Amino acid sequence: MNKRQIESIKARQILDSRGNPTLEAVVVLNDGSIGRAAVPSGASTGEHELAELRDNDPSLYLGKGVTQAVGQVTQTILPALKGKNISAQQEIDQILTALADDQGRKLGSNAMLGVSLACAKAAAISYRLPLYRYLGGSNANILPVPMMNILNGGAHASNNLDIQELMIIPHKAESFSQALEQCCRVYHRLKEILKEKGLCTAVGDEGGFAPNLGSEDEAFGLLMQAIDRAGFMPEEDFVLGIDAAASEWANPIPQSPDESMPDKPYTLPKSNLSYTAEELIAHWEGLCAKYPIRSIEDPLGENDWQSFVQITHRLRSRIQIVGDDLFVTNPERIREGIGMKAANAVLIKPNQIGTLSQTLEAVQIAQRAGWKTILSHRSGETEDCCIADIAVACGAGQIKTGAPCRGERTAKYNQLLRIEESLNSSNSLHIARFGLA
Ligand code: 2PG
Ligand code: MG
Repeated sequence: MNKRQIESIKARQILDSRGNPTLEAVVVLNDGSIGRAAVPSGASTGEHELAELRDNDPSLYLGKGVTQAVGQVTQTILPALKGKNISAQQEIDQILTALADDQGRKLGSNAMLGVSLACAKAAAISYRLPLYRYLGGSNANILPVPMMNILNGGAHASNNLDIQELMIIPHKAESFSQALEQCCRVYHRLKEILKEKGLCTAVGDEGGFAPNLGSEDEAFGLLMQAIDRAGFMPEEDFVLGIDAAASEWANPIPQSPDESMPDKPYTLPKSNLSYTAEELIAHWEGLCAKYPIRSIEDPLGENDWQSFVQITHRLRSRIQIVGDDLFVTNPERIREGIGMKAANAVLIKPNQIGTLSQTLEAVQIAQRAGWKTILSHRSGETEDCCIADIAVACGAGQIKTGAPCRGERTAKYNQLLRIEESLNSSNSLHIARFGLA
Protein backbone atom coordinates (compact mmCIF):
# COMPACT_ATOMS: atom_id res chain seq x y z
CA MET A 1 0.00 0.00 0.00
CA ASN A 2 1.31 3.47 -0.90
CA LYS A 3 1.31 5.51 2.23
CA ARG A 4 -0.07 9.01 2.57
CA GLN A 5 -2.71 8.96 -0.13
CA ILE A 6 -5.91 10.97 0.00
CA GLU A 7 -8.71 8.59 0.90
CA SER A 8 -11.62 10.95 1.41
CA ILE A 9 -12.49 14.63 1.50
CA LYS A 10 -15.59 16.15 2.93
CA ALA A 11 -16.78 19.61 3.83
CA ARG A 12 -19.39 21.24 5.98
CA GLN A 13 -20.95 24.63 6.54
CA ILE A 14 -19.86 26.25 9.82
CA LEU A 15 -20.08 29.82 11.17
CA ASP A 16 -17.51 32.58 11.00
CA SER A 17 -16.97 35.28 13.63
CA ARG A 18 -19.65 37.52 12.12
CA GLY A 19 -22.32 34.81 12.23
CA ASN A 20 -22.09 34.12 8.50
CA PRO A 21 -21.65 30.64 7.07
CA THR A 22 -18.22 29.55 5.90
CA LEU A 23 -16.69 26.32 4.71
CA GLU A 24 -14.69 23.78 6.69
CA ALA A 25 -12.93 20.97 4.79
CA VAL A 26 -11.70 17.63 6.15
CA VAL A 27 -9.10 15.52 4.38
CA VAL A 28 -8.53 11.90 5.49
CA LEU A 29 -5.46 9.91 4.40
CA ASN A 30 -5.11 6.16 4.03
CA ASP A 31 -2.80 6.11 7.07
CA GLY A 32 -5.60 7.56 9.19
CA SER A 33 -4.21 11.14 9.37
CA ILE A 34 -6.90 13.82 9.34
CA GLY A 35 -6.48 17.49 8.36
CA ARG A 36 -9.22 20.02 8.96
CA ALA A 37 -9.25 23.64 7.83
CA ALA A 38 -11.76 26.49 7.95
CA VAL A 39 -11.86 29.41 5.53
CA PRO A 40 -12.14 33.10 6.52
CA SER A 41 -14.09 35.81 4.70
CA GLY A 42 -13.49 39.53 4.09
CA ALA A 43 -15.76 42.57 4.24
CA SER A 44 -13.59 45.04 2.34
CA THR A 45 -12.91 42.54 -0.41
CA GLY A 46 -10.76 43.49 -3.38
CA GLU A 47 -12.35 43.62 -6.81
CA HIS A 48 -9.57 41.38 -8.15
CA GLU A 49 -9.60 38.67 -5.50
CA LEU A 50 -10.93 35.21 -6.22
CA ALA A 51 -14.68 35.05 -5.61
CA GLU A 52 -16.26 32.97 -2.85
CA LEU A 53 -19.04 30.64 -3.89
CA ARG A 54 -22.21 31.65 -2.01
CA ASP A 55 -25.68 30.14 -2.44
CA ASN A 56 -27.55 33.46 -2.88
CA ASP A 57 -30.68 31.79 -1.55
CA PRO A 58 -32.31 34.57 0.49
CA SER A 59 -34.35 32.10 2.53
CA LEU A 60 -31.21 30.68 4.20
CA TYR A 61 -28.60 32.74 6.03
CA LEU A 62 -29.77 35.78 4.05
CA GLY A 63 -28.24 34.35 0.90
CA LYS A 64 -24.80 33.76 2.41
CA GLY A 65 -24.97 29.95 2.65
CA VAL A 66 -22.07 27.93 1.25
CA THR A 67 -23.80 24.61 0.60
CA GLN A 68 -22.94 24.77 -3.12
CA ALA A 69 -19.26 25.16 -2.27
CA VAL A 70 -19.61 22.24 0.17
CA GLY A 71 -21.18 20.22 -2.67
CA GLN A 72 -18.29 21.07 -5.00
CA VAL A 73 -15.86 19.51 -2.54
CA THR A 74 -17.44 16.06 -2.81
CA GLN A 75 -18.72 16.27 -6.39
CA THR A 76 -15.80 17.92 -8.18
CA ILE A 77 -12.73 17.99 -5.95
CA LEU A 78 -12.82 14.55 -4.33
CA PRO A 79 -12.90 12.56 -7.61
CA ALA A 80 -9.93 14.60 -8.91
CA LEU A 81 -7.81 14.24 -5.78
CA LYS A 82 -8.67 10.77 -4.46
CA GLY A 83 -5.56 8.60 -4.31
CA LYS A 84 -3.14 11.53 -4.74
CA ASN A 85 0.01 11.55 -2.69
CA ILE A 86 -0.47 14.15 0.05
CA SER A 87 3.18 15.29 -0.11
CA ALA A 88 2.56 16.72 -3.59
CA GLN A 89 0.97 19.97 -2.41
CA GLN A 90 1.87 21.84 -5.58
CA GLU A 91 0.29 19.20 -7.80
CA ILE A 92 -2.82 19.16 -5.60
CA ASP A 93 -3.06 22.94 -5.83
CA GLN A 94 -2.57 22.90 -9.59
CA ILE A 95 -5.47 20.46 -9.90
CA LEU A 96 -7.62 22.72 -7.72
CA THR A 97 -6.74 25.72 -9.87
CA ALA A 98 -7.49 23.80 -13.06
CA LEU A 99 -10.88 22.70 -11.73
CA ALA A 100 -11.87 26.27 -10.98
CA ASP A 101 -12.51 28.40 -14.05
CA ASP A 102 -10.68 31.73 -14.59
CA GLN A 103 -12.27 33.52 -11.72
CA GLY A 104 -12.44 30.44 -9.52
CA ARG A 105 -16.20 30.76 -9.84
CA LYS A 106 -16.96 27.09 -10.28
CA LEU A 107 -15.36 26.03 -7.00
CA GLY A 108 -15.18 29.34 -5.21
CA SER A 109 -12.13 30.42 -3.24
CA ASN A 110 -13.80 28.90 -0.17
CA ALA A 111 -13.95 25.32 -1.55
CA MET A 112 -10.44 25.60 -3.04
CA LEU A 113 -8.68 27.04 -0.01
CA GLY A 114 -10.48 24.80 2.49
CA VAL A 115 -9.23 21.69 0.69
CA SER A 116 -5.77 23.09 -0.05
CA LEU A 117 -5.14 23.92 3.62
CA ALA A 118 -6.72 20.72 4.92
CA CYS A 119 -4.33 18.75 2.66
CA ALA A 120 -1.29 20.54 4.13
CA LYS A 121 -2.56 19.91 7.65
CA ALA A 122 -3.19 16.21 6.94
CA ALA A 123 0.32 15.90 5.50
CA ALA A 124 1.87 17.58 8.55
CA ILE A 125 0.00 15.18 10.83
CA SER A 126 1.04 12.21 8.76
CA TYR A 127 4.70 13.29 9.00
CA ARG A 128 4.23 14.05 12.73
CA LEU A 129 5.42 17.60 12.27
CA PRO A 130 3.91 20.89 13.36
CA LEU A 131 2.43 22.71 10.34
CA TYR A 132 5.03 25.52 10.41
CA ARG A 133 7.87 22.97 10.33
CA TYR A 134 6.26 20.81 7.65
CA LEU A 135 5.82 23.85 5.40
CA GLY A 136 8.96 25.78 6.30
CA GLY A 137 11.59 23.11 6.94
CA SER A 138 14.53 23.77 9.20
CA ASN A 139 14.63 27.48 8.35
CA ALA A 140 11.26 28.20 9.92
CA ASN A 141 12.56 29.92 13.05
CA ILE A 142 11.42 33.53 12.77
CA LEU A 143 8.39 34.76 14.65
CA PRO A 144 6.48 37.64 13.02
CA VAL A 145 6.11 41.09 14.55
CA PRO A 146 2.41 41.68 15.31
CA MET A 147 0.66 44.66 13.75
CA MET A 148 -2.22 44.98 16.12
CA ASN A 149 -5.36 46.73 15.00
CA ILE A 150 -6.73 48.30 18.19
CA LEU A 151 -9.01 50.99 16.74
CA ASN A 152 -11.49 49.81 14.12
CA GLY A 153 -13.33 51.90 11.54
CA GLY A 154 -14.33 51.70 7.87
CA ALA A 155 -16.32 48.64 6.83
CA HIS A 156 -15.42 46.84 10.08
CA ALA A 157 -17.29 49.09 12.49
CA SER A 158 -20.42 51.21 12.56
CA ASN A 159 -18.63 54.24 14.05
CA ASN A 160 -17.66 57.42 12.17
CA LEU A 161 -13.98 56.60 11.48
CA ASP A 162 -13.10 56.28 7.78
CA ILE A 163 -9.70 54.64 8.21
CA GLN A 164 -10.41 50.93 8.55
CA GLU A 165 -7.57 49.95 10.89
CA LEU A 166 -5.24 51.79 13.24
CA MET A 167 -2.45 49.49 14.35
CA ILE A 168 0.28 49.50 16.97
CA ILE A 169 3.63 47.85 16.15
CA PRO A 170 5.98 46.92 19.02
CA HIS A 171 9.06 47.19 16.84
CA LYS A 172 11.68 46.88 19.55
CA ALA A 173 10.37 43.76 21.31
CA GLU A 174 12.94 41.05 21.85
CA SER A 175 10.55 38.14 21.49
CA PHE A 176 7.04 37.45 20.26
CA SER A 177 5.70 36.94 23.79
CA GLN A 178 7.18 40.27 24.84
CA ALA A 179 5.62 41.95 21.79
CA LEU A 180 2.26 40.44 22.69
CA GLU A 181 2.47 41.58 26.31
CA GLN A 182 3.39 45.12 25.24
CA CYS A 183 0.46 45.29 22.82
CA CYS A 184 -1.99 43.99 25.43
CA ARG A 185 -0.80 46.63 27.87
CA VAL A 186 -1.48 49.40 25.36
CA TYR A 187 -4.84 47.84 24.44
CA HIS A 188 -6.01 47.84 28.07
CA ARG A 189 -4.75 51.38 28.64
CA LEU A 190 -6.68 52.49 25.58
CA LYS A 191 -9.85 50.96 27.01
CA GLU A 192 -9.26 52.79 30.28
CA ILE A 193 -8.82 56.12 28.46
CA LEU A 194 -11.95 55.59 26.35
CA LYS A 195 -13.96 54.87 29.51
CA GLU A 196 -12.64 57.99 31.23
CA LYS A 197 -13.68 60.08 28.25
CA GLY A 198 -17.14 58.53 28.22
CA LEU A 199 -16.44 56.93 24.83
CA CYS A 200 -17.79 53.56 23.75
CA THR A 201 -15.58 50.53 24.47
CA ALA A 202 -17.55 48.08 22.31
CA VAL A 203 -15.33 46.39 19.74
CA GLY A 204 -15.43 46.08 15.95
CA ASP A 205 -15.08 42.98 13.79
CA GLU A 206 -11.36 42.60 14.46
CA GLY A 207 -11.52 43.18 18.21
CA GLY A 208 -10.31 46.79 18.20
CA PHE A 209 -12.38 49.49 19.88
CA ALA A 210 -14.84 51.31 17.66
CA PRO A 211 -15.91 54.56 19.33
CA ASN A 212 -17.34 57.56 17.49
CA LEU A 213 -14.61 60.19 17.40
CA GLY A 214 -14.43 63.86 16.47
CA SER A 215 -11.64 63.46 13.96
CA GLU A 216 -8.78 61.35 12.61
CA ASP A 217 -6.46 63.37 14.85
CA GLU A 218 -8.44 62.36 17.90
CA ALA A 219 -7.97 58.69 16.91
CA PHE A 220 -4.19 59.03 16.60
CA GLY A 221 -4.08 61.12 19.78
CA LEU A 222 -5.79 58.30 21.68
CA LEU A 223 -3.21 55.78 20.45
CA MET A 224 -0.34 58.06 21.49
CA GLN A 225 -1.90 58.54 24.92
CA ALA A 226 -2.43 54.79 25.39
CA ILE A 227 1.18 54.03 24.43
CA ASP A 228 2.38 56.64 26.89
CA ARG A 229 0.12 55.46 29.72
CA ALA A 230 1.29 51.89 29.19
CA GLY A 231 4.83 53.11 29.99
CA PHE A 232 6.21 53.22 26.44
CA MET A 233 7.60 55.91 24.18
CA PRO A 234 5.95 56.40 20.80
CA GLU A 235 8.56 55.97 18.06
CA GLU A 236 11.08 54.53 20.51
CA ASP A 237 9.04 51.47 21.57
CA PHE A 238 6.01 51.56 19.30
CA VAL A 239 5.36 52.76 15.79
CA LEU A 240 1.95 52.92 14.12
CA GLY A 241 0.41 51.38 11.03
CA ILE A 242 -2.85 52.02 9.22
CA ASP A 243 -4.99 50.23 6.70
CA ALA A 244 -6.89 52.96 4.90
CA ALA A 245 -8.68 50.38 2.70
CA ALA A 246 -9.05 53.25 0.23
CA SER A 247 -10.61 51.05 -2.44
CA GLU A 248 -13.76 51.56 -0.38
CA TRP A 249 -13.42 55.32 -1.00
CA ALA A 250 -12.84 55.27 -4.74
CA ASN A 251 -15.70 56.78 -6.71
CA PRO A 252 -16.87 54.62 -9.63
CA ILE A 253 -14.98 55.20 -12.88
CA PRO A 254 -17.40 56.45 -15.61
CA GLN A 255 -18.65 53.65 -17.85
CA SER A 256 -19.64 55.77 -20.85
CA PRO A 257 -17.79 58.62 -22.66
CA ASP A 258 -20.72 60.95 -21.82
CA GLU A 259 -19.96 60.78 -18.13
CA SER A 260 -17.06 62.91 -16.97
CA MET A 261 -14.35 61.76 -14.55
CA PRO A 262 -15.06 62.99 -11.04
CA ASP A 263 -12.84 65.97 -10.03
CA LYS A 264 -12.12 64.26 -6.76
CA PRO A 265 -12.04 60.49 -7.32
CA TYR A 266 -11.97 59.64 -3.61
CA THR A 267 -14.87 60.28 -1.22
CA LEU A 268 -14.63 59.12 2.38
CA PRO A 269 -18.07 57.59 3.07
CA LYS A 270 -18.36 58.55 6.73
CA SER A 271 -16.90 62.07 6.86
CA ASN A 272 -17.95 62.81 3.28
CA LEU A 273 -14.62 64.52 2.51
CA SER A 274 -13.42 64.29 -1.09
CA TYR A 275 -9.84 64.14 -2.37
CA THR A 276 -7.90 63.93 -5.59
CA ALA A 277 -5.23 61.21 -5.55
CA GLU A 278 -2.54 63.92 -5.14
CA GLU A 279 -4.40 65.40 -2.18
CA LEU A 280 -4.78 61.99 -0.59
CA ILE A 281 -1.05 61.31 -0.98
CA ALA A 282 -0.29 64.70 0.57
CA HIS A 283 -2.71 63.87 3.38
CA TRP A 284 -0.86 60.62 4.18
CA GLU A 285 2.48 62.37 3.99
CA GLY A 286 1.22 64.98 6.46
CA LEU A 287 -0.07 62.32 8.87
CA CYS A 288 3.28 60.46 8.74
CA ALA A 289 5.06 63.70 9.67
CA LYS A 290 2.73 64.25 12.62
CA TYR A 291 2.59 60.73 14.06
CA PRO A 292 5.07 57.83 14.07
CA ILE A 293 3.28 56.01 11.25
CA ARG A 294 5.59 53.54 9.49
CA SER A 295 3.17 51.41 7.50
CA ILE A 296 0.26 52.41 5.25
CA GLU A 297 -1.83 49.72 3.61
CA ASP A 298 -4.04 50.50 0.61
CA PRO A 299 -3.53 54.27 0.79
CA LEU A 300 -5.19 54.48 -2.64
CA GLY A 301 -7.71 52.50 -4.66
CA GLU A 302 -7.12 49.01 -6.07
CA ASN A 303 -6.99 50.24 -9.69
CA ASP A 304 -4.94 53.38 -9.08
CA TRP A 305 -1.51 51.90 -9.92
CA GLN A 306 0.01 55.23 -10.95
CA SER A 307 -0.83 56.88 -7.64
CA PHE A 308 0.63 53.88 -5.79
CA VAL A 309 3.83 54.42 -7.82
CA GLN A 310 3.84 58.08 -6.77
CA ILE A 311 3.29 57.54 -3.07
CA THR A 312 5.90 54.76 -3.03
CA HIS A 313 8.40 57.03 -4.76
CA ARG A 314 7.74 59.77 -2.21
CA LEU A 315 7.70 57.74 1.00
CA ARG A 316 9.48 54.43 0.46
CA SER A 317 12.67 55.27 2.35
CA ARG A 318 10.70 55.79 5.58
CA ILE A 319 7.32 54.15 5.18
CA GLN A 320 6.13 50.67 4.31
CA ILE A 321 3.58 51.03 1.49
CA VAL A 322 1.49 47.87 1.59
CA GLY A 323 -0.67 46.60 -1.27
CA ASP A 324 -3.65 44.51 -0.22
CA ASP A 325 -6.58 45.05 -2.62
CA LEU A 326 -4.01 46.16 -5.20
CA PHE A 327 -2.21 42.79 -5.32
CA VAL A 328 -4.80 40.39 -3.83
CA THR A 329 -1.98 37.88 -3.10
CA ASN A 330 -1.80 37.25 -6.83
CA PRO A 331 1.74 36.36 -8.00
CA GLU A 332 1.15 38.03 -11.38
CA ARG A 333 -0.09 41.29 -9.91
CA ILE A 334 2.78 41.30 -7.39
CA ARG A 335 5.32 40.83 -10.22
CA GLU A 336 3.71 43.71 -12.06
CA GLY A 337 3.86 45.85 -8.92
CA ILE A 338 7.53 45.04 -8.42
CA GLY A 339 8.29 46.06 -12.00
CA MET A 340 6.45 49.36 -11.55
CA LYS A 341 7.76 50.00 -8.00
CA ALA A 342 4.12 50.41 -6.96
CA ALA A 343 4.73 49.46 -3.28
CA ASN A 344 7.44 48.03 -1.06
CA ALA A 345 5.34 45.53 0.89
CA VAL A 346 2.48 43.13 0.30
CA LEU A 347 -0.37 41.82 2.42
CA ILE A 348 -0.80 38.06 2.11
CA LYS A 349 -4.28 36.54 2.49
CA PRO A 350 -4.54 32.91 1.37
CA ASN A 351 -8.24 33.12 0.49
CA GLN A 352 -7.65 35.97 -1.97
CA ILE A 353 -5.79 33.58 -4.27
CA GLY A 354 -7.31 30.22 -3.29
CA THR A 355 -4.42 27.82 -2.73
CA LEU A 356 -1.54 27.42 -0.30
CA SER A 357 1.05 26.98 -3.07
CA GLN A 358 0.12 30.27 -4.74
CA THR A 359 0.16 31.96 -1.34
CA LEU A 360 3.71 30.73 -0.70
CA GLU A 361 4.73 31.72 -4.22
CA ALA A 362 3.37 35.23 -3.65
CA VAL A 363 5.49 35.55 -0.49
CA GLN A 364 8.58 34.27 -2.26
CA ILE A 365 8.28 36.65 -5.20
CA ALA A 366 7.90 39.62 -2.86
CA GLN A 367 10.76 38.57 -0.59
CA ARG A 368 13.12 38.07 -3.54
CA ALA A 369 12.43 41.65 -4.58
CA GLY A 370 13.31 42.83 -1.07
CA TRP A 371 9.71 43.63 -0.21
CA LYS A 372 8.22 43.17 3.25
CA THR A 373 5.49 40.55 3.64
CA ILE A 374 2.60 40.49 6.12
CA LEU A 375 0.47 37.41 6.70
CA SER A 376 -3.10 38.52 7.32
CA HIS A 377 -6.41 37.34 8.71
CA ARG A 378 -9.76 38.43 7.26
CA SER A 379 -12.36 40.46 9.12
CA GLY A 380 -14.63 37.39 9.19
CA GLU A 381 -12.50 34.68 10.82
CA THR A 382 -12.73 31.27 12.46
CA GLU A 383 -10.76 29.55 15.20
CA ASP A 384 -8.47 28.08 12.52
CA CYS A 385 -5.02 29.46 13.25
CA CYS A 386 -2.96 28.23 10.30
CA ILE A 387 -1.95 31.76 9.22
CA ALA A 388 0.23 31.79 12.35
CA ASP A 389 2.03 28.65 11.12
CA ILE A 390 2.27 29.97 7.57
CA ALA A 391 3.78 33.24 8.83
CA VAL A 392 6.56 31.33 10.62
CA ALA A 393 6.97 28.82 7.78
CA CYS A 394 7.76 31.48 5.20
CA GLY A 395 9.53 33.93 7.50
CA ALA A 396 6.91 36.54 6.64
CA GLY A 397 8.29 38.90 9.27
CA GLN A 398 4.95 40.49 10.13
CA ILE A 399 1.43 39.34 10.95
CA LYS A 400 -1.82 41.26 11.06
CA THR A 401 -4.48 39.43 12.99
CA GLY A 402 -6.48 41.98 14.94
CA ALA A 403 -6.66 43.07 18.55
CA PRO A 404 -5.89 40.79 21.50
CA CYS A 405 -9.64 40.30 21.87
CA ARG A 406 -12.25 37.93 20.35
CA GLY A 407 -11.36 34.24 20.31
CA GLU A 408 -10.86 34.02 16.56
CA ARG A 409 -8.11 36.71 16.82
CA THR A 410 -6.43 35.44 19.99
CA ALA A 411 -6.37 31.91 18.48
CA LYS A 412 -3.64 33.11 16.11
CA TYR A 413 -1.63 34.88 18.81
CA ASN A 414 -1.92 31.86 21.09
CA GLN A 415 -0.65 29.59 18.33
CA LEU A 416 2.36 31.88 17.88
CA LEU A 417 3.05 31.57 21.62
CA ARG A 418 3.04 27.79 21.26
CA ILE A 419 5.39 27.96 18.27
CA GLU A 420 7.68 30.35 20.16
CA GLU A 421 7.80 27.95 23.10
CA SER A 422 8.79 25.00 20.94
CA LEU A 423 11.42 27.02 19.06
CA ASN A 424 12.76 28.39 22.34
CA SER A 425 13.37 24.93 23.61
CA SER A 426 15.48 24.22 20.53
CA ASN A 427 17.30 27.55 20.88
CA SER A 428 16.61 28.48 17.31
CA LEU A 429 14.26 31.38 17.81
CA HIS A 430 14.31 34.94 16.49
CA ILE A 431 11.66 37.59 16.21
CA ALA A 432 11.71 39.48 12.95
CA ARG A 433 12.88 43.08 12.97
CA PHE A 434 10.33 45.56 11.79
CA GLY A 435 11.67 48.27 9.52
CA LEU A 436 12.85 49.05 6.06
CA ALA A 437 16.59 48.93 6.69
C1 2PG B 1 -8.00 44.05 5.21
C2 2PG B 1 -8.79 42.94 5.85
C3 2PG B 1 -8.21 42.36 7.11
P1 2PG B 1 -11.18 42.30 5.12
O1 2PG B 1 -8.55 44.90 4.51
O2 2PG B 1 -6.78 44.05 5.30
O3 2PG B 1 -7.96 43.30 8.10
O4 2PG B 1 -10.14 43.23 5.94
O5 2PG B 1 -10.96 40.91 5.56
O6 2PG B 1 -12.53 42.83 5.49
O7 2PG B 1 -10.87 42.49 3.66
MG1 MG C 1 -6.51 45.72 3.87
